[in-house]
Order: sequence, then structure tokens, then C-alpha cells
Amino acid sequence: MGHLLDGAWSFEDHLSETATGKYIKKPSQFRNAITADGSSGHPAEAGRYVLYSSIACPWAHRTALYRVIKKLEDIIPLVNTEQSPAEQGWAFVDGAHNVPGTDQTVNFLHAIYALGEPDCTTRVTVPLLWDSKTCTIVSNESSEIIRMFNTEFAAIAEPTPDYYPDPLRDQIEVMNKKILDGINNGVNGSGRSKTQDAYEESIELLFTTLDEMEDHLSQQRYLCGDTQTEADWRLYPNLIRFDPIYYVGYKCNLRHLEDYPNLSNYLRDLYQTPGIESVSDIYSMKRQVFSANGPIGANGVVPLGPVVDLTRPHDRDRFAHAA
Ligand SMILES: N[C@@H](CCC(=O)N[C@@H](CS)C(=O)NCC(=O)O)C(=O)O
Repeated sequence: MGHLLDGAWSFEDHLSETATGKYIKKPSQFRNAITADGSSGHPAEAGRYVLYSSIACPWAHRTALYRVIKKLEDIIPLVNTEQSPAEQGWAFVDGAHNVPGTDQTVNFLHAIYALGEPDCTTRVTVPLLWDSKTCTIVSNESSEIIRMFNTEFAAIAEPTPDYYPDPLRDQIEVMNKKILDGINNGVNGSGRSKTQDAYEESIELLFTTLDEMEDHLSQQRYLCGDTQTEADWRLYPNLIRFDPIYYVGYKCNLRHLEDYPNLSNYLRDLYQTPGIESVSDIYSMKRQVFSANGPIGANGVVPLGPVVDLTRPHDRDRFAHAA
């Protein structure tokens, strides 16, 4: 995948996550914040920010999920992109896109990065949060965008649960680290490493972590107790893709997720949370991941199976659930 070099698209791949053979997630470059009080220069306001996303991307999926569970759909518009056949990264496949706050019409997401910061050298990733008043990028880091969504719009959005409550923060951080190293990065390490050793190291850590999660979820309904937290929503994007995408396309094939009774029931519990099904379109995820321009260089043929029915009942009610 190319990148932006001094503000212009370059087809070279030297900022790639796999340039050395081993998948290594690169740090995001745009790390500003929306704040309720506006002290960051990006005050929480309805209609001001745009979330650029892609259904193909599990990191971006976190932000799309939060937009739903935090009831921000009428406050923050979401625009989806797809990998472009012209190989210029994320593209507006339904036609040219008018960038809010500007008179510019663009075909590729990289043009928005360059509008926000002319001359920048960066990977062009989703998610991307755009401020249409300052015409700048707020953030391209999903873990920070979901924290902003969790708290900063509270005064202008309908009431919703706090997914990062004070008393659970230490536990959430421990879980987040385990999920990031073992699962978020583990699936990519399995699917995108370019050496046998790097693949084996990733898949072993991935399945050891899944085994631990299975055990943990035999004791309680959610990762940090009896309420959903940020940790659950950071795990969900990888669990929903596990059997249909990672098992088949990323060689994460020691076991299916369906072989884990607690994890598979837990996945259905999260999927059946109100609103989540609407941002969990597995066929679209598969179509993009297995496209010729997708992350694993497939040929566009979408595997039909395994078919997993996430609407069937789960057994997680056997644990307490604090509303
Ligand atoms: N920093 C990001 C990572 C996002 C990320 O890696 N997105 C991938 C898609 S799944 C991407 O846009 N890759 C394009 C590239 O690396 O050029 C986050 O967690 O928000």
C-alpha cells in the first residue's frame, strides 16, 4: 500500500507495517482531541466533525460501533471508503466526495489528509476524524477517538452508559493490552507476516490469548465484570471477523471461534446489543478484505463459509448483567 510523501501520493510501500517481514503496527500521527469545553480547539458540536471509516477495517470498526452505542449518529456523520482499484488507498467509491468545510471535491482519502496538513508524510489510514470548521484532522487513532466519543459529547447527546468508568479503568487497561498484543495485532501478524517464524509467533500468541479469554469468560458475562466496557468493544471487531475472515484468509486456523463455547456465546451477546447488527455487515467486510486491493492480496473471490448465525440465542444471561 502506498502513502503520502510531502503531501503527494506515492505508490511506494516503505511506511508499510510489514516491510521487515513481521507485522508491526505503526503509531498514528494525528493525535488531537475533541473536548466538551473546547480547550483543545475542537469543541464538541453537532454536525461539525466527520468520521471517515471503512467496513473493511477492524480499527475503524471500533469507532463506528461507538458512534452507535454512544448515540452519536445524528451528531457525527460517517462516510465509508473502500480500497481503490487505482491503488491510491482508501477511495470514495460511490463518486467524488465534497469535503465538508471546503470547496474541494476529492476521490481519495489521501487528499483529505493533504488538505488538513499540506506537505505531510504519513500512512493514509482509517479511521480519520475531520473538523469541518478548522479544516484540520482531529485524529486518526481509533483508541483515542472512542474515548472522545465516550465522554465529550455527553452534554449534547442522549444519555448512554460510560464504557470507561473510573472504578474499572485499571482492569480495562490490562484487558486492552492483552487484546491489542494477542488479538488485534495477533490476527494481522498471522495474516500479514511475510516469514514463517513471524507467522508462527503471532498465531501461537493469538490462540494462547483466545484460550485465556475463553477461561475468563467462563466466570463472568463481560471482560471486566457484569457491564460492557471499552475492552469488550475493542475485542468485538476481531471476534466477528474471526471465522469468516481470519480463519479462512489470515491463516488463523488452529481452532474456529465457534469451537469456544464462552467466546462464541459472548460474541452473539455483543452482536445482539441494540444497534450493533446495523454496523456488523459481515458480507461487506468479506467482500472488501478478499478483494484484489484488500489487505491480503486475494483475487476478489469471496469465500462463502463458514456460515455463522449470530442471531441465534446465547447463554450469557446465566451471569448477572447490571443495566
Ligand atoms: N492507527 C490506526 C490504525 C488503523 C489502521 O491500521 N487502518 C488500516 C486499515 S485496517 C489502514 O488504513 N491501513 C492503510 C495503510 O496502512 O496504508 C488506528 O488504530 O486507528
